[in-house]
Amino acid sequence: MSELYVVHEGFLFPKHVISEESLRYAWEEFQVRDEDVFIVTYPKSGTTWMQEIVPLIFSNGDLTPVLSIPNWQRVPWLEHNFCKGLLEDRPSPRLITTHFQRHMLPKTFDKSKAKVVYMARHPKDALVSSFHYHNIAAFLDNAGRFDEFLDKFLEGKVMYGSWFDHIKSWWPVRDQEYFLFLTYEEMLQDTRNTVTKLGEFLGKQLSSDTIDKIISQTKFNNMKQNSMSNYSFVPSDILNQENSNFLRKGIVGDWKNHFTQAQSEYFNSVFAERMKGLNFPYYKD
Ligand code: PPS
Repeated sequence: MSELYVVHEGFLFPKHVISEESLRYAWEEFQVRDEDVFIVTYPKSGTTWMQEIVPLIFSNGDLTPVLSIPNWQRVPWLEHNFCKGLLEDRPSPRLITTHFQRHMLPKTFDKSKAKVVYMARHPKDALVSSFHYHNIAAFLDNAGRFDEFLDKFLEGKVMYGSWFDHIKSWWPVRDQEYFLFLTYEEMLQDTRNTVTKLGEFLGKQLSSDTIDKIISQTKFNNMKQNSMSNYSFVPSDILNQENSNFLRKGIVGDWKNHFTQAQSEYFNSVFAERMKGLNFPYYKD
C-alpha cells in the first residue's frame, strides 16, 4: 500500500492532511453542535462548489467570506489535521466539510440536531475527475493508465473507499429531517432551484436578488478566477495546475470522453450488482 496514505480499517486517507490522530479526534472527541451544518460528498463530487454556495447562503449573498477566506478554512474538513484548531472555538453556525461515510460521523452527531447536505455526482464523472486529480496532486499516488484506475475505483481501492459504499451508507437516511440529498447534475441544470431548496433546508429566507448573486458567484468560470477557491495558492510541487486545473471542466458527462463502450458497459454491470435492492434511481448508465 502506498506510503502516501493512512490506512484505517481498509480505508485510504491522504497522509498529506490526515493522520491517525486527526481521525481519532473527528470520531471520538469532536463535539457536534445543534447548529452545525455538514457538507458531505464522495471525493470529486462538487465539494468545492458547495463550500462556495453554503457560506453565501449564510452571508445572505455577501461575497466577503468567499473572496477573503480560503475554502479549506471557510468550511474546514472534519477529518483534516487542522480541524480542531479551526473549529473548536468557532462561533455557530459552523460549516463543516467531510468525505466520510455515514457511520464515520463523530460519536456526538446522533445526539445533535446538526444538518447534513449531501451532494452526489455520477460515479463515472467523479472517477474521471479523480483520475485527473491524481495526476496533478503530489500527495496522491499516480493514477496509472485509465483502465487501471477504473479497476481501482470499482474495487474501492481509492481514497475514502468505494463510491458505492458511500452512497449506500447515506441513501437510507434520505428521508430524515436532518438530511438533504442533492446531485451535482441537478445543481448544474437548475442552480436557482437547488439554491432555493438549500436555503429552505437551512432555514434561510433568500431574496431573488440574493439568489442571483449566489448563482453568479458560484458559476464555474467565476470560481475558477477566485484564488480563495481554485487552490492556486497551493505550491506547484504539491498541486501542479500547469496542465490541468483543480477546477478542470465542471461539466456533466465528461466520462463519455474517457470510457470505451466496453468499459462503460462493464461499469454499468458492476453498478447494477452493487446497487441491487437500494432503490437508487440515479446514474444507471
Ligand atoms: S474534492 O477534491 O473532493 O474536494 O473535489 P470536489 O470539489 O468534490 O470536486 C471537484 C469537481 O467539481 C467541479 N466543480 C464545479 N463544477 C461545476 N460548477 C462549479 N462551480 C464547480 N466547482 C467545482 C470541479 O471542476 C471538479 O470536476 P471536474 O470534472 O474535474 O471539472
